[in-house]
Amino acid sequence: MLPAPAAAAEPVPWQMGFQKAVTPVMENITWFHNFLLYITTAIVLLVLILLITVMVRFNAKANPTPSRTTHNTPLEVVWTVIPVLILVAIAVPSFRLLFLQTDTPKADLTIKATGKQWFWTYAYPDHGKLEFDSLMATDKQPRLLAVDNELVVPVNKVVRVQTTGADVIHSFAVPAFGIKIDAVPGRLNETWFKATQTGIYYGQCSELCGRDHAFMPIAVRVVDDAEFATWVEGAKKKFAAAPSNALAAATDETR
Ligand SMILES: [Cu+2]
Repeated sequence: MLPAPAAAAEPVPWQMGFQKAVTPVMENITWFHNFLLYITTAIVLLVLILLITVMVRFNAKANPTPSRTTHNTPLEVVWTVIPVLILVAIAVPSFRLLFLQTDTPKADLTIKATGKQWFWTYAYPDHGKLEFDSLMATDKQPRLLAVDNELVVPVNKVVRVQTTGADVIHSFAVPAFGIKIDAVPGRLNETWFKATQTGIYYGQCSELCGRDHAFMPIAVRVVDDAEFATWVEGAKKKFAAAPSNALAAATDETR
């Protein structure tokens, strides 16, 4: 067994906001989310103040003879230009984030995650035929997130994740990494992450995929390079000697 992880990322009771970010992408998502929150709060407060002012100062009792003004050019310019500037201020970091997410840097490791009813199969094409199934573990904590065979990746390395579906559409999502990508039958989708802290990070299938949709969690264990090399050697033997029978059992009806 691998040693206990240093940090864990999972939902906590009464959590507010996102899970702690452990990738540059998620750090950017968190920043962008907070940035938008400041802007929307300011807009809501401004509109609220304007509404209250109108209600108090310009009601029929306080202001019996209304002004007949219909145009005010400087005011109209201001209320057109300021919203445009706000939208530009939002668009620039938004597009920057979108490019960061979708433009995969040169990958150090490729992993293929295949969504199946109702578990994940992980393949490591860089390491020969290494492939195994990952099923929810009912005898481990955290409940509904722990799995029998975790996806193990090295820390500070760009991991390219390719996803596909074996039966219906699933979705590979790990909140702490800021990734969520559909696993579509007959298609290969791609995303990436670079975890900057060792630990174990949990996610869930995020596309309603049938009866046991809620019971196909994702557990990613981020380890240092030496531990990863040791794990690969062990895993190659383990999964070659004892090929999982989960797939055989699950696909019996369809094959
Ligand atoms: Cu699923």
